Amino acid sequence: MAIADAKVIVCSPGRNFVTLKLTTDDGLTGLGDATLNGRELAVASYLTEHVLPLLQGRDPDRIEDTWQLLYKGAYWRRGPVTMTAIAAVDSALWDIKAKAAGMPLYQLLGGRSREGVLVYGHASGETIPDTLEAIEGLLQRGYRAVRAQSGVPGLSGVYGVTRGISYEPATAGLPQESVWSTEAYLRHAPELLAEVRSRLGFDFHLLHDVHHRLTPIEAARLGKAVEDYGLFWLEDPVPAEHQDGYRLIRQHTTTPIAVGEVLNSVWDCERLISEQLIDYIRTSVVHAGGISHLRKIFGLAELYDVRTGSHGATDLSPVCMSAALHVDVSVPNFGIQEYMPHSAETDEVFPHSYHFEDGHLQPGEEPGLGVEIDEELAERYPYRRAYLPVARRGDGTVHSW
Ligand code: EZ4
Ligand code: CO
Repeated sequence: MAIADAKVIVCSPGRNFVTLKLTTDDGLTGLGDATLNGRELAVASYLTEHVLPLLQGRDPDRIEDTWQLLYKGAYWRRGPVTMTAIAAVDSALWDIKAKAAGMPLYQLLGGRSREGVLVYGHASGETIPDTLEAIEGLLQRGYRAVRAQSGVPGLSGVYGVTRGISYEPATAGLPQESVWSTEAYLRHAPELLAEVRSRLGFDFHLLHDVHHRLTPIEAARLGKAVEDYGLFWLEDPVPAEHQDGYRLIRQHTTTPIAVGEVLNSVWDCERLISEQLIDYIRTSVVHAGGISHLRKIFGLAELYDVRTGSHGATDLSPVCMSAALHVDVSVPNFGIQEYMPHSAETDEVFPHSYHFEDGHLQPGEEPGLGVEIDEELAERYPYRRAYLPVARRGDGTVHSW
């Protein structure tokens, strides 16, 4: 078998997605998500200009060898653009191999370790009562785990806050800017989490995302302040480039910590995992080198009792979600999977077999990843430039996030 055709499909059914489609001379097809939110065309061009010429005629069965070729052969290693491009190829090759075997991918990854994939949904609102209402909506739909965010009094346009259970991380046009105040946030966040537990109880998992906005000592204070609310995790309390920052948080609080949605390789999280500075590793198929590399990260995590909690916001396409679920259902140290449902247009362009059932996602039993792309429909949604927002402090300084 040989790779006969490779193409990069850029479309925007509600938001931008970059998808790699490989076709073999036997007529099998494989898909890989290559979406890097706000930097989509860099990956599309990396693939088209530098990767696709290397794939023509290659044996699609050689998944690991192709990964090594693209990683070591480039000389320029790691980084989100490179690792997202490699991820797309890796995922498409696993899709092809599982289709050739006539099995859902998880069977090739060792089979099921569990009956379903526990997911958390998103609840947010401008005010605490709005957020409580959104949480109740999720619980009524069967969710067992909820991420709660809310607006902060005195600040407008806080990231990740809309009314309801889904939000779009990027906006069309140039980046939207908002004002950030750590003081206001640190006063408000414990109040939100306290209200959630006192009004709605402890019978569901509660998560909260800080979006990398604090310093280590500020994060330590927040972790301590919310210990009694029994969080499942506190996410991205500080930026993760400086892995030692997490040691300081650890010295001060028993609130579980999750990090990793912006990390791209095992080397980016090695210290966080091997020194047990975190409890959950959030790396994803699309941004951390594909199924092959993500399994190495999760394997390292398994050795240190760190569990998985892959990123799964709406900017990760249904192709990534499908791949994530096959990994989630098979690895021994699975923790939880983020799940924000896509828009109806997105779901129509990417028909898929995974489905929500009783607080869990099921990958489905279709051979391969269980997801396809309707290329004709995709063509009707051309790319639109969009960016993640930017936060500035009161004096205009760009704030970390
Ligand atoms: O900021 O997906 O946990 N989820 C998140 C998301 C991320 C976006 C980045 O593209 O933090 O909102
Ligand atoms: Co996050």
